[in-house]
Amino acid sequence: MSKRQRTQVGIIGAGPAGLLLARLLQVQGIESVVLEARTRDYVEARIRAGVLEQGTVALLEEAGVTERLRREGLVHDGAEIAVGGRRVRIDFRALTGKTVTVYGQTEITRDLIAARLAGDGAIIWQAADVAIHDIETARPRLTYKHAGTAHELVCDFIAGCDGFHGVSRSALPDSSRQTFERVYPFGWLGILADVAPCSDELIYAHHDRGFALASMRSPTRSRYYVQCGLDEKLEEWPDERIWRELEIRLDCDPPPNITTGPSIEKSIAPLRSFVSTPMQHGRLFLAGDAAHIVPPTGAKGLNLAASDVHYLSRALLAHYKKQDDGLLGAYGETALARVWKAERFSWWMTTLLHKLHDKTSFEAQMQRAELDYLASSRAAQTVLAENYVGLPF
Ligand code: RFL
Ligand code: PHB
Repeated sequence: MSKRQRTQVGIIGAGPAGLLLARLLQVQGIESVVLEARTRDYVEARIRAGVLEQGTVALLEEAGVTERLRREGLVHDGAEIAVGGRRVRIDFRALTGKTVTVYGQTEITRDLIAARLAGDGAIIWQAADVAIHDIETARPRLTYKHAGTAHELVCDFIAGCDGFHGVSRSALPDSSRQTFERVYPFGWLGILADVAPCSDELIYAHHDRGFALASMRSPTRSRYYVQCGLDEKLEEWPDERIWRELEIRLDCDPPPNITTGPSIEKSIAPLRSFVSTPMQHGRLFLAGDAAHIVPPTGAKGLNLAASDVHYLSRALLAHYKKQDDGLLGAYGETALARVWKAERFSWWMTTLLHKLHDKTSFEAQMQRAELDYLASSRAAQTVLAENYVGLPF
């Protein structure tokens, strides 16, 4: 016998998408249950994104979770591109009137979990074997195991917020599914260290030895990345080698002041562009990495999860408060229109800044010309800035 429970929205995954959706529904009086495969400790320790669009911050505000973000988040008016030893500043505020906020995904996750639990919302940690049933009916169900007991959750709607490796995407019928994908022939090696950042703003560097990024989490915590080969292993990258490589790739005028120190986290992530369509079927709706992946170069992944959740929460609200299902029916198409633009931007910024081709090739000359154009054209800088701070939603 399995234990049976009832909720309005069953949410799979306690990443930013699932937690933010749960919270936006909660503040509107709509009930949900979040099923998460991992432990709370694991979810709260995951190091990922760092840059929030202004629209994402506004959404977090709506969710009532910005108290710490307003105190600790770093508002950035611009970012720099370093190429050929030269620094080019892209002034977001002057070009678009908008800014971005540097605040770790880890912190957002902690804030969302704390708010959810303080508001009596349920998160089932270590929910195993989550399976989706009856999405073409008015009573879709989720089954799962928890602490050795089988459970059944009867819902009005199911939100698949379980990331790229989740189960939701494959619950959509194969016949309607289409995937679009680009796998890049390199990865990002990331290092987190408790040292002061080398600059007040992020520096994206294009270098003959490969791309590098200087980012941060706080005035005392830095996050750096270097482009690496897909077959490279973490063991081949002791801290000293990463710091040396960063010194070389980020070398520009005026020189950034890189403070080195022991790493507190190191990881290698492959880069991928991926979109799965449609984003909905029957009463199942996908949001975030469950439906799409972007390479991290444009800092769009978490922000796209937020805009999906914006559209989905609005649609669920219209259903419950106005008995209007128009927005629910249009959800996937609405979300995808924005997703594709972020895919384009992330792909463009990735190909602009990484070492992709032999120095003597035609493609490398095109890349150099494009970087040169960006350095000298306000119009080109505006295009970058408008996309980086986030297209409206
Ligand atoms: P997540 O965060 O992967 O969360 C999915 C959750 O679902 C759980 N899960 C399941 N739960 C129950 N049953 C199952 N069968 C389940 N399968 C999975 C997982 O345990 C997890 O808790 O997806 P979500 O919520 O869609 O959020 C997406 C973002 O996490 C992601 O797009 C960003 O981290 C991407 N990203 C960045 N995005 C930005 O906007 N700005 C950035 O600066 C940025 N930098 C990055 C990034 C991603 C990176 N990596 C590691 C891929 C930098 C890096 C290095
Ligand atoms: C980060 O700080 O982790 C970060 C910042 C900008 C990016 C990607 C990652 O484009």
